[in-house]
Amino acid sequence: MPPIKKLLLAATAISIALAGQAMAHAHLKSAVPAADGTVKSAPSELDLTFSESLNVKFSGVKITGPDKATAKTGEAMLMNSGTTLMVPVADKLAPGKYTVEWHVLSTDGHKTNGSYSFTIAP
Ligand SMILES: [Cu+2]
Repeated sequence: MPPIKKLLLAATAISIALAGQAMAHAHLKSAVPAADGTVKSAPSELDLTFSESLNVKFSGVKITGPDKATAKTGEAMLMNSGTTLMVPVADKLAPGKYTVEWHVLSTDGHKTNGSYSFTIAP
């Protein structure tokens, strides 16, 4: 086999291995209230369900309201074998659009983050 072909094969094998690892990271699968959803009343907690189990010490959310203020949240807890991050909402949220910025550390040691929005109907 020519050396360049060997090199290409090796590169392909490495990128497949990396892609496999990336797929094992914790991705947000579902949320309550749902991403891009509208709820009729203010939620007393947020539930974020991930593809992997999490380390709660290094996982959390920041909820930003329509007035750009950060909503007060309680201590996050894990449910569903560690895949659901439950975050109590201490404030009574007013109607409007909220952005949830999440960051998690999965038990395989990888950090992921993202954000989504939900709306509380007036
Ligand atoms: Cu990972």
